[in-house]
Amino acid sequence: HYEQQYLDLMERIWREGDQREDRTGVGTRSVFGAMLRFDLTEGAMPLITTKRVYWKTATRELLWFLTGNTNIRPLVLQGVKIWNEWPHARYVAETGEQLAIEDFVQRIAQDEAFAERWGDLGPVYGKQWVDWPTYKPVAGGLFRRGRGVNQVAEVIESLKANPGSRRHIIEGWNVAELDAMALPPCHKTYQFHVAGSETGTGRLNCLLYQRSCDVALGLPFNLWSAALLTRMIAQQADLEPGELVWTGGDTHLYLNHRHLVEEQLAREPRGHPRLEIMRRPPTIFDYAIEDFAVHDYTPHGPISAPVAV
Ligand code: DHF
Ligand code: TMP
Repeated sequence: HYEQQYLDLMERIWREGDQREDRTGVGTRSVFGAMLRFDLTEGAMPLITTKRVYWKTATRELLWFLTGNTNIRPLVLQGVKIWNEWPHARYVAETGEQLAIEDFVQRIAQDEAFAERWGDLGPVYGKQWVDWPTYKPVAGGLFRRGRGVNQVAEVIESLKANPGSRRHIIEGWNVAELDAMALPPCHKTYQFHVAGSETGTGRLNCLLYQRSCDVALGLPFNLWSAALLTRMIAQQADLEPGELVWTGGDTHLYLNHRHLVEEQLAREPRGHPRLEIMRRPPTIFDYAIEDFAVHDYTPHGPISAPVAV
């Protein structure tokens, strides 16, 4: 079963990982360098079945990235909570006010000006993906802002025009802007590759390099989203989905996820969920949540675990 790789990685990290302090103070067990491979043909998706994964939440996050928005408000208004902790932590740190996270999130939803001021994560994924800033030199050693680069649109164009290229990349790691981001990108580089285009319809492969990976909470979302992005780009570039290759740098389990690890490793993968994309929107920026249906997903129950901030 495709999921065995994930469970094996989890088990290896928990058994053999290097135990260390980390930025959050929670502590992790970690291995450096890991690879997982998933077949994406015939609707197959690397959706984890040994716990329920909220694939619609992950899909809403991906669609939000594609809008270029970096404010959590649109997520909050859809009931997506996964980015709430970071703006809340900044609010508490900068104002000194011990506002409970539920109240903070409610204000983000109800008060647009408050959301404008406190809901932004800085120039994270969405901004870099569709509007990577450029600068043009002008007289006197000064620079003017140039037109932003839409990396996603450009990759689709380059896949169509030049499938054999080795430069199909979407990059999140904008060195000059890391300081302004709530979190520097974890899933930072996506490279695409077309196989078989000289003998028929090309197959689109994707390699994701993730510099830092929370295997229990983040990785199930990251695998789903990378596969989904690959499926959407394939559809837009008239290619068939091929394979997803995931590589991790610091690949870790938080020490307070023991209950999740023990429970999940005791479960067996169940079935082979498939993704159906209901229509072909005019561009990659026109997909909506209703365009996606998952079939044959009968996972084990959810396992909740605290996220390290
Ligand atoms: N920090 C850390 N320490 N780990 C992360 O995985 C992480 N991920 C981020 C931002 N910062 C992070 C963005 N993605 C959850 C999943 C993905 C995600 C953030 C959080 C999460 O808490 N998932 C839970 C609840 C899902 C839900 O509320 O719908 C899960 O059980 O999957
Ligand atoms: P770091 O910036 O100190 O590496 O912390 C980021 C944490 O968030 C780390 O545990 C990895 C995790 N993470 C994911 O695993 N996937 C994601 O998509 C995001 C945003 C974070």
